[in-house]
Amino acid sequence: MPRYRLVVVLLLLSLAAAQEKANSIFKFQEVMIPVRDGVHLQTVILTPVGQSGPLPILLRRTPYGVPDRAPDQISPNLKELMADGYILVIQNLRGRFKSEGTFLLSSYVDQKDPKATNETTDAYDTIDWLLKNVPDNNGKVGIMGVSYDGLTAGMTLLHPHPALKAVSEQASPADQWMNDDDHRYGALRESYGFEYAVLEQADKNKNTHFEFETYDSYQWYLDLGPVSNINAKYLHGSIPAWNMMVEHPDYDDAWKKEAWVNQLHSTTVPTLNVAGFWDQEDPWGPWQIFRHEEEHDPDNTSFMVAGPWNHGGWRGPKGDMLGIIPFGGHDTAREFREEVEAPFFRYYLHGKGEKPGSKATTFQTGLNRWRQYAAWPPKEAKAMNLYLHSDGTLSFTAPTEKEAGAGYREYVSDPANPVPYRQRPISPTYPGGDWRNWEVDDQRFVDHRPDVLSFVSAPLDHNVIVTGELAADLFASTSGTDSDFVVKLIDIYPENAQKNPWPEEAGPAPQQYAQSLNGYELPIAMEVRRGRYNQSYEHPQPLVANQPTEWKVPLRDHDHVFLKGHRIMVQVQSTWFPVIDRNPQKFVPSIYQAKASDYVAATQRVYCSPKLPSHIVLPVMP
Ligand code: PG9
Repeated sequence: MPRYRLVVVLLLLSLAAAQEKANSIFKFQEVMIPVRDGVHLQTVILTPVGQSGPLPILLRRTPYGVPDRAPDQISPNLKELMADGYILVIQNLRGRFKSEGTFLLSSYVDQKDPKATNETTDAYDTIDWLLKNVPDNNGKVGIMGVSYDGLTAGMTLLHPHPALKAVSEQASPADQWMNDDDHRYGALRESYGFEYAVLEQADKNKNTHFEFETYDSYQWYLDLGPVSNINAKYLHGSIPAWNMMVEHPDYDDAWKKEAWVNQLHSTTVPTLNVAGFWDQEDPWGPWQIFRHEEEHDPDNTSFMVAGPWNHGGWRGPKGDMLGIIPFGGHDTAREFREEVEAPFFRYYLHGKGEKPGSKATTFQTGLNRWRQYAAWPPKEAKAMNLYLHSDGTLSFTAPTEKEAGAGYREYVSDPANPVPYRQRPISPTYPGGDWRNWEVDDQRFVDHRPDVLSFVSAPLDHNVIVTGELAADLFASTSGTDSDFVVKLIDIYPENAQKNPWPEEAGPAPQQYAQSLNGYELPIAMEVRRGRYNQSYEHPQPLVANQPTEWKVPLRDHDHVFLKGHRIMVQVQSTWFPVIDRNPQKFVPSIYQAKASDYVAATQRVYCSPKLPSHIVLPVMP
């Protein structure tokens, strides 16, 4: 290169660097922090430029990678927090990117072994190092994060550093066999479990998206056949997290150790637990962490917040809609950050403002308003049974002998033609797309399948406010010896939904609001139970063919108002594919070793008689 050109290039580069410096609002520093076993963890420290006094440290620990430069603006989802001033620290977990050690994708914490390392000890050692090495910190540390980053935040509660003064786990899993990412009460989340394990364990230095040969991943999983083919044809045992899932089908010691929340029995540090009502990944964990903290919370410092969000939706710009469902003009995400999250950290890390006033704060959908509760679930809520009737109706009155008729409804569930969990074509889970909002998808797309039963109430003559923990109590049988039942509780919008209240102060209603919600079937709660685990999670048992059995299907915590004029619907089906793997419907010792010939069609019955009254239990507010 001629000399003068080199000079120009160098000049331009230094100008760009100077410009970047002038724009930077943070000083950027990357360090390798040593932890107790000599492993070094890649860590980025972002110190606000022009910091005038000591500031608290806000830590985030992630498997997804750290920034490689200072951002030139504050991320919109941290704006409300950063108004108070924090030194931001972001760290790659051991074994991810430049962090040394092995990434186990594990939440096992052995508190008895003084030499053990895990996410709890790595966080502890990191905090210790930061306090000693980051200039001008005020001696107080907070930790926060969503999902995996939320899990690492939550796990600090098991043995918190004394300087850790505030924790906000957001969508943290708590027990990966019982619920959240990998399973639902032992039923495998096939597409998620597989695609996530590949994402994080195929390559230490990146997030890997599995390359599907077909566009419609429903078709790909169906063509795959039995779950065992994932290792046989694609992974060949190379992904430890996937091996864990298929080698440990039942709730054995390996899973029990992973369930870190079972070691938590008190609020060790003030905690803001955050959950989304339509979180497609970790809707359950935060509620369990909160409940475990509530076992002993003498200073009243564990708090629960939940809103109308998908996975991490509270970090989105506004949170005014999910899919096409609007929330009455509320920017629920921004309002959460401004009015709940920022004040929480301000109080515990800056010593300013007021202690949070209520145990639980929720955004109550339907009436679309923030609610605050002194206890969760609120004491005023009374359990009411909503009964399934054999004529396909749903009502608060139990079935009688007179009306019972056949006393059941039936369908054939065929693993060769499973019910899709969302409308096909089903794009891959990662890098995102439709996956994020599928839990609010209009359920009309399966309404008239012969293998989906629908039960519908009359239009409500008053608002039904459902606040607390929901459950389904199903009496059902199968002609097979193993089976799944999926229960969905749905809010059916009236055909004249354009008359739905839209607050005047929120300006004109979004254009597609009125028409597109006419008759919309909005899922409020959905869950699956796998029959082999009806009696015991540890020791699966075959079902007795054609014998009615009680299926208890937990439907999690919610706060929703079924508005006057709406109808309530319950759908029951036995496949939910490929988010849940297919049950062969013939009992085999491990479904993950089932052969193609083990998958058989079965006749399913859902009973609706006085003796076998299938129902949903709703916590109804006065
Ligand atoms: N749901 C993801 C996850 C969290 C924790 C463990 C495994 C997966 C996530 O979004 O990070």
